[in-house]
Amino acid sequence: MQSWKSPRAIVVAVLGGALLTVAGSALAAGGKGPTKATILATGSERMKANAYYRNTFHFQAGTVTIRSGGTVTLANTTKDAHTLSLVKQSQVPRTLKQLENCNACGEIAKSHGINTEGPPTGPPPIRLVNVGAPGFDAPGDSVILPPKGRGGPVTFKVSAHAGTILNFICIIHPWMSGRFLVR
Ligand SMILES: [Cu+2]
Repeated sequence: MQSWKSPRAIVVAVLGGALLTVAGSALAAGGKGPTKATILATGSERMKANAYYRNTFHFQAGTVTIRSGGTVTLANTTKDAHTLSLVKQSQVPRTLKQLENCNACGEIAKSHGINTEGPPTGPPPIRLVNVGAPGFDAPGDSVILPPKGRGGPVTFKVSAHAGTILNFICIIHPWMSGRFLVR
């Protein structure tokens, strides 16, 4: 019996295992996603006089795998309202300048009936904006999440076809962003 393998044979065996592993995870990625997902709008604010204001509001999780037709529950742990608004990938702010010039934010705010020209006059009159087909599938689809204890959580269906990636932001705090991987 000989159990010795040449170094090359070992390398081939290890690489073969690695390739099998990659193929296995690719198969898993091609499977169907969960029919339900929960996203938290969470984080906190902090201020130090003459030093800084810091806001760590974020979506948890930011990348969400969901089955086409699946239901998302959006819950709030903060005292601020948020939105989950679908935008084009190019409209997700990546820099401070883009954050300050969030054009999609103004457009989506108007679609909710929010008057962006003056101070807030009350809760937004249109809680859910749906463009195109029913469910979340296209930029412009947007839902408002009230502050914690003021009417949330909210739910919506993701109707985009499997294989779609949907990018989203909060139009109130546009550094909050994420994406749906629809499976
Ligand atoms: Cu927000």
